[in-house]
Amino acid sequence: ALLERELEHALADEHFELHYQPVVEMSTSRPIGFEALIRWHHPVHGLLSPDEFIPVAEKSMLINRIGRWTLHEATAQLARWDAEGAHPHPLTMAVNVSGRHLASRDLVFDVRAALDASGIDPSRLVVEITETVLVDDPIALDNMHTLRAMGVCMAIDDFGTGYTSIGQLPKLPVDMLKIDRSFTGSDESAHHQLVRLIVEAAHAFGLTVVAEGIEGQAQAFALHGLNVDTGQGFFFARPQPAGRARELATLDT
Ligand code: G
Ligand code: G
Ligand code: MN
Ligand code: NA
Repeated sequence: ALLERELEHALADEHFELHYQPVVEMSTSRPIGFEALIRWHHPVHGLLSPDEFIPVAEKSMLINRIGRWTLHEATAQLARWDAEGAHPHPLTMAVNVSGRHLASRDLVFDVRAALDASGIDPSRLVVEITETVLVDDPIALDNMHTLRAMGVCMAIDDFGTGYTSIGQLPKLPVDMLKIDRSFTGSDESAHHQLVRLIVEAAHAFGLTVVAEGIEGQAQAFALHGLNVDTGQGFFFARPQPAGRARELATLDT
């Protein structure tokens, strides 16, 4: 309850900050976009990771307000980078949306408001949802269809750790799969086979595939060989504040 009240204040006083991790094209290692990851500057405990406060926010409606803030801030940042002429190609921006927010009537309104306020084209926004929430929520599914019809890119995050099977993919309103790092980070050949299978199926269904958690050169090489489209991970860059993230995107253009 204390943490909940502190979250209220943090929202009111804007104590949140987004860090940005580049998403690179595997064939060139060039950034094609970013994933926004929230941090909380707590007055006593310092910089808190989302794992420490998102679960608390999810127990109340605070998660929707945090999600709304994140959508606005991430799209506003993208518009600022556009205005600075930071990149010759339009960068994408991925935002993590909580299952609770996805399953609420607020989400579509919040996404539309963020896009309107920033002027960002819907196709440049990636909405990441974890597959565990897809299970049988009619509002969530409805929202996904609506966002997709608006032109927003829908992505399944942490793919492979939840309940979605490859066979369900053609029926789901999604455009992108992000393969969880428990698969991409493994050296086992069984995991490589699994990634190969997921990529083949995803491509057959017209989805693009992101490999998460790439930490080394050999891993990046192997995943490129498995036909993954884009990747993220400490090997390319850690999540970082907007200023430094922008420098990364302008390095080799
Ligand atoms: O950045 P980090 O690795 O600490 O993120 C930990 C977890 O928090 C990840 O699962 C990520 O998806 C989630 N997360 C990061 N930012 C946000 C956000 O803005 N909203 C929600 N709902 N989850 C987030
Ligand atoms: O659940 P989601 O995929 O949104 O989580 C993103 C989280 O993964 C962030 O907390 C981010 O800091 C973390 N992350 C990003 N790249 C790597 C990596 O290469 N290795 C590990 N271990 N974590 C990573
Ligand atoms: Mn994510
Ligand atoms: Na993930």
